[in-house]
Amino acid sequence: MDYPVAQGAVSAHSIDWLCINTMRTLAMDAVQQANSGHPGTPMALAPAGYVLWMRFLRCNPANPRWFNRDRFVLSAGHASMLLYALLHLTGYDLPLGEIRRFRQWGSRTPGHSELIVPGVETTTGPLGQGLMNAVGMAMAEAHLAAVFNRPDHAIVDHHTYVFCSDGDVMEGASHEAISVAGHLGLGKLIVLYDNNHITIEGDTKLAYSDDVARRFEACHWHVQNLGDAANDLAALEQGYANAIHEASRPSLIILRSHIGYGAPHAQDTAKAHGTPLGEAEVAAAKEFYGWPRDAKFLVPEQAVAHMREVRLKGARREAVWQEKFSAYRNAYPDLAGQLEAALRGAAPDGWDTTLPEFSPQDGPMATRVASGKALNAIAAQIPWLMGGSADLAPSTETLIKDSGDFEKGSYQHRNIHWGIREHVMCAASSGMALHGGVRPYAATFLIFTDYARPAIRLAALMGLPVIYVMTHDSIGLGEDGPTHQPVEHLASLRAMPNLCVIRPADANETAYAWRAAMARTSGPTLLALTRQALPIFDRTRLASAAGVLRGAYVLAREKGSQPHIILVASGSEVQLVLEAQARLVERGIDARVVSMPSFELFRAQGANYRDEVLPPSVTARLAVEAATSFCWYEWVAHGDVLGLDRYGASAPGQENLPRFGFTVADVVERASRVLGPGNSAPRGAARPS
Ligand SMILES: Cc1ncc(C[n+]2csc(CCOP(=O)(O)OP(=O)(O)O)c2C)c(N)n1
Ligand SMILES: [Mg+2]
Repeated sequence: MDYPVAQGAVSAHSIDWLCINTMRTLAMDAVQQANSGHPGTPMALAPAGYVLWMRFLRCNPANPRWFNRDRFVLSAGHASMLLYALLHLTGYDLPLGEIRRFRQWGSRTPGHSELIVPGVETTTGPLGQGLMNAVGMAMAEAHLAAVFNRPDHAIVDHHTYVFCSDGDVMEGASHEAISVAGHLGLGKLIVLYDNNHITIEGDTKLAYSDDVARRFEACHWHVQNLGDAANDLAALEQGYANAIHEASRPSLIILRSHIGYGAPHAQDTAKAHGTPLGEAEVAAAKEFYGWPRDAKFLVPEQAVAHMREVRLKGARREAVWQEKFSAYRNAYPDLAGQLEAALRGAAPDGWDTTLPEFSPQDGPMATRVASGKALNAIAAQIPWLMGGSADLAPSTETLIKDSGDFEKGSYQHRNIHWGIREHVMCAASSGMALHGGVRPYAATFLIFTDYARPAIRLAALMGLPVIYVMTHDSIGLGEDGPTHQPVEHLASLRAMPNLCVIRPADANETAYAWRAAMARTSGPTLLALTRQALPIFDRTRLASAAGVLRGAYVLAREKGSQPHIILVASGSEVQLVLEAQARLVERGIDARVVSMPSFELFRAQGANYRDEVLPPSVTARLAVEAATSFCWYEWVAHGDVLGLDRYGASAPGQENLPRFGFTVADVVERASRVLGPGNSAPRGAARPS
């Protein structure tokens, strides 16, 4: 074994404390070596982590993805060394060398715990997010248990545990999480609140005086206050046992801990939160633990041997579960097949053949309405698609018509009612995706992505296949006015790496947008949809809407061999450029119309295709979108953008658009200006025939 062997100087009272102090000293040493990190909370919570992982948590370090494992979420992601120490000592693929390289380039021990680390269930750091993710994990568990378990066959049966800090419970986001979890009665969600009275600026008294217990109780949680018991292993064990026993309500365990426990000068101070303790303080703390003062990264063999029992037990547990699953498969082959398909996310062959195809006579139709039809067609084929909206389902068109409401006691249903809680909606949808076995979508007005942006960003960072259905996507929504009219949102969402934004131009593009969203598993997809009705293009005259899958496509070609100008637009503005094309002909201008529903999908195409759609030789270009202009210069370079670089107004949508310059005449005018004086075609370009 490649661990430094403990010298006789290690004087732990018992194997438990030997293990706990190993975790504590690893955390101190890793932070000290990196000269950066958060030592205090791992030192304080090592006993709570140890008791949970050794006595309760059902996981298999040899197979971190085992489906029926308990989930452990460290919402206080800054305390990542607590989790890394647990993962290392219980036998996950996280060798000591990685702990030595804490916070270094390319290591598997990033500063805040990230999903890339084997055994880490979600990326945490922005406080409150882990707690919200965990609500989604518990919801997914409840749903799958309701759908798949049968008498004597509890094949979906696991808990979700969370460690959270003062910051987690102070964040407003925590209220959304607590409220949803309490309302839904998520009895398998267990949260330990590290009530250490310390945040970065000092004592929590500076800024916090909530009665946390009563706050959770008011949201229907089971609450235990263990008091000053962070080093009382029996009390911790009893606390977890009680929480597990409580099956109908989520459980909160409040634990008074002492940040930097054992460090003579740093304990109970904000200093212990986020700075290395310093060599002398580390040595003094080690002495307090009965540890050799000068040992670094000391992992006694006895501690490893003891904590590796988790690995042995885990392998046995998974084997027992596999047997249970075989028996289940024999008894219920169809259900077993469906669960396996859901876990793989493998859509049945031809899942998209029932997606609607729309003809011009079906229109005009808002893309949100087309989306509702597409969603329902997909939901009929893919039973693991589930989701909901933040109290806007009648507007976002996101109800699955042949399913009921996901509620306490009816978790088998697929329509989630998030209430007016956009942030937890998106963060818990990430939790559902992380859990696996369900494909979540979340819906609200595009403007309210602002209320959920941190969760969307983390979904993109983690590469989670959540689908956001965001409607009312421009000033075209009308009377609700500038508070509800997105302007900068498309640009800001397009700026988010690994988020795929799709803004379809008509009903058929919307069906393809859903195809693209379902096919994308490497990250989230956001559909930006109109409130207002749009014409449905005649695809017998125009290119197929399948072009959506490539991000942008030539919807209507020029007449000559090379266009004088390219008109490119997305969503509701495509109809304008299409009409403008016909009018420009009257001025002797031969325009190409490009529909560009998705920058990200288009960028992912080869250069050949991109150059086919936007030939580099055609520099006269005009982009049209009823939103902030600047992101469009990527495509029009020195051309022009007809955009909206101000806030909208409360007026009927049909009036708003022309008032802000979104008319065919405006497009014609701007396009003519791009081409220069006299509105003539550029020199050398062919005239339309
Ligand atoms: C949303 C968010 N805001 C701010 C921070 C920066 N930050 C990191 S930890 C922390 C507070 C530390 O106090 P606490 O949450 O009680 O953690 P403890 O130090 O007790 O472990 C803050 C403000 C953050 N990580 N996330
Ligand atoms: Mg604290």
